[in-house]
Amino acid sequence: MKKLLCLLSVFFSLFIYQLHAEDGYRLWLRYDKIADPVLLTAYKTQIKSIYINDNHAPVLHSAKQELSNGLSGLLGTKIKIADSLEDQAVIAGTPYSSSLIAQLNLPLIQKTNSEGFLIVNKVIAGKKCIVIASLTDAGVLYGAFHFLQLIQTQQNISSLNISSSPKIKVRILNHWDNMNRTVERGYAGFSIWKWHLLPGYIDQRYIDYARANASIGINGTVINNVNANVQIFSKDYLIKVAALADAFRPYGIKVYLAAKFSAPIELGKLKTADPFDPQVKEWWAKKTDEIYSYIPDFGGFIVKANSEGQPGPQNYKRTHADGANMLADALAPHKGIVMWRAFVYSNETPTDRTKQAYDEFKPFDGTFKSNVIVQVKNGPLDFQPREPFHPLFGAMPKTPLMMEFQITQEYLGQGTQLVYEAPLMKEVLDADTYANGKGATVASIIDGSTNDYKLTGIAGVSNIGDDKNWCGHPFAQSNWYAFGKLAWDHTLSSEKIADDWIRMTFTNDASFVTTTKKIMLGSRETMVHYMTPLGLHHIMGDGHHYGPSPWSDKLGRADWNPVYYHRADSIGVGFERTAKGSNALEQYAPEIRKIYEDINTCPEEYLLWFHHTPWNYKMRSGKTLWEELCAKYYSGVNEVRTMQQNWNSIKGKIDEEQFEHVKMLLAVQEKEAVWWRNACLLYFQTFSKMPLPAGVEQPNQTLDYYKSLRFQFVPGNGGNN
Ligand code: GCW
Repeated sequence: MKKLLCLLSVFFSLFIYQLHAEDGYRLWLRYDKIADPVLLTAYKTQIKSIYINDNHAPVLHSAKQELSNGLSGLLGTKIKIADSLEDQAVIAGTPYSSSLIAQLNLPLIQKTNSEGFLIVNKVIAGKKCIVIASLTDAGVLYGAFHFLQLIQTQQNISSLNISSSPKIKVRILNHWDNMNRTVERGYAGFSIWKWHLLPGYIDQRYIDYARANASIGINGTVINNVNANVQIFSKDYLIKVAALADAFRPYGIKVYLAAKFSAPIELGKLKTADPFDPQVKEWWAKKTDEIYSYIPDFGGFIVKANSEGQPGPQNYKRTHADGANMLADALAPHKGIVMWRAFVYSNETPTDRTKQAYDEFKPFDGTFKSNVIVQVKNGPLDFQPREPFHPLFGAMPKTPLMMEFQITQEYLGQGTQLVYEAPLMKEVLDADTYANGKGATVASIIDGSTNDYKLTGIAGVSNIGDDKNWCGHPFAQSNWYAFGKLAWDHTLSSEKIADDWIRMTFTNDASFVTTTKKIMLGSRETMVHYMTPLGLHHIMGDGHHYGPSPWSDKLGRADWNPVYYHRADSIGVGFERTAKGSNALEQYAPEIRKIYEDINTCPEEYLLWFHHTPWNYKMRSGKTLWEELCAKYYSGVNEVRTMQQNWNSIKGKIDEEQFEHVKMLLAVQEKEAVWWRNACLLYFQTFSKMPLPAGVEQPNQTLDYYKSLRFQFVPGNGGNN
């Protein structure tokens, strides 16, 4: 009887454990007790204490805290923090913080850069230990997270010999958070910054935000929208910003601000913001000094200038370099940097919008000050489901360029669709620019190895909001995670990143991991299929960018209208960007030009990006373009249905709440995929005049119906405040 009761209680607690609802708040930092008893025992015999001499250094202290909480949680027992070396200890520190680590003579200088770390098994004075070491406190923190990750993903820790260092220096999130707490292109609620409660109240979220970022190696954050409000530079707000900086500092995260170029006028009451005006220069210098008086390790500014209505140096007939250099001078004494965005295009300029950034920036290569880095979006247009890499990469050997990815899914299904972005990021990072002959990938440009840039950086437009689970869609968290991982090491595969993320976020259950990975890895291509196959781009809804609207032609600027981009007519569809058209291809290296210029060698995924292609053009599959377009749109919908089936097949492997959450969103995604397919094919059919494929599901609505749809309150489309 006793035995039975005992069994029952074990069963019951397991049951409770299974039912315990996950709300996603903990992200991938879940430190629940390891369920597999064999594994648990193995880890417990290897980890008995933690030995870190943190000397009250904040970052080391965070490492200690994290190891203590993490290991205690995972091993299901409070792990002792020892004050001397014991057997089976985890030791962490730098040669400067720990004489023990100094004595080990680890090859830190040879194998790591300043933020890198080593994790090795050692026997010290007869005691078996695991050593996490770095040259800096931040590196120790990254190493601590990495070690926890090994256990979360159930790796063997008995013969560790890991060395890992970030390949890029500035790894930063860009929040497009407005001061009224709306988030431009945000689909996860309001901004997490509670300005009205700062500086007095430090929300636990700020700390958990910093922890999450540090756990993936992110070391900076721009907390306000690039469509900036100058009030962020007022004394009241700088004090609030300083409170956030104080909260992030123990996690190695620096704060940066988006600067509005007209601040000297709007805030300083000057008559001009001309970068050559001595008073303007002085205003910025003083303002910058003031910022540093509150935030001594302030990172610097990001600037969106002369783009989409934002003021900039061109208002005064000065160049981007003039503007950036003026701010660089103000920041230089404090070692701050300027991230000057290259996302510029003008309606008044008659050239193809995708050519304008290159045209405006390339001539200034080599004229930027050394603390300026030009921030370039991954593609020449605007974060589309698929774009070729931006031609500026490889074209500015004397100017550090940093990458801007958009983590938030403005064009990738917003808050409703499961789209894992690592494959998109990898596609761009791995693309060969042919800058110095073959092998100069985009990654090698931004990590500085091709052109020996001293300053290197990568930015991701954040998808974080105040939704309980931070990112809205449970799988959107994987994009924040993947961005950080690739920012640290762009050689990681999408698959490895997904594998780790799934294990840490959900479960190590093998069938769950395999199936979920399949869903994630295919999801980006699936989205391309039902939204913008074969190189189509920018055919989404006006303003809010939700849903399909390839027919739109009434927006104020020509280059905001979908018809500008697809150019469908009775002959065919696609934007001619070869020498016969806008010649955007001239901005790429000759090797690339050659392949893309010829419609027969152009990769088909970029066909309509570069070629206005006849409807009856013979594709490599033997189908006509029209047939292929239909096939792609249909396959996109089918693939979403397969995603649904796959998800349903792993029911019961994770808690019901999260399972249902994803299931419901996949159903929404399926509807939206059908909507994209039907609306786009019915519309393009008015030009091709060719039939939809027979024997498959036909659109259940008319084109007029799709055209009539209006969406008034789509998130992320709020004004700039
Ligand atoms: O993608 C577009 C967005 C704008 C954004 C702009 C930019 C912050 O639609 O909302 O503004 O890019 O990157 O500056």
